[in-house]
Amino acid sequence: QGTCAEFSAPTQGPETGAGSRRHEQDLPPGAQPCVTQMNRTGFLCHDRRSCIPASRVCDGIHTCAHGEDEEEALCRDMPQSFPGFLVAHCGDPTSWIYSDQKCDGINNCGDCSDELSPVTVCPPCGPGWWRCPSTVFKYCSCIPRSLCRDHVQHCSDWSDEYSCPGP
Ligand SMILES: [Ca+2]
Ligand SMILES: [Ca+2]
Repeated sequence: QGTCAEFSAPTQGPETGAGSRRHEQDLPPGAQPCVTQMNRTGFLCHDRRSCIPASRVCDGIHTCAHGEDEEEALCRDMPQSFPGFLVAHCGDPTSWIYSDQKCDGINNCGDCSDELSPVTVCPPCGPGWWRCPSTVFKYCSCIPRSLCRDHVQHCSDWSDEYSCPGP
């Protein structure tokens, strides 16, 4: 008789607390991770072949052929309604990003905690990027080489204009 409490109405709103486990078991069937062509975390469409970037889930656009990336069950209460593989967390625990936005060079968290230690440990800047302490809010420690030698300072040490060989 004590188990009746388990059947109370689902909680609404962003508060999760003890109810967050329920979401884990409530996943839409078929929400499976995959690896995109860019070697990032993706969402496997129901055709079992199309792997779309995590950040294309619940962005308002039907990316999978049948729109399963925009299903109401998936999008109703982000990120609680997401399977864990779609979500990464910022240094501020109230902020979240899509998992494919981690270590992509762009400052999605706003404080660079998706790009810099200690919160996130990323591999070195990829090809096409120049490593420096960047001055532009959009970037953190890697800037696109297309910004090198463009006569605009993007690195606090000016290395984008004086050391970077160029795009
Ligand atoms: Ca989409
Ligand atoms: Ca990022």
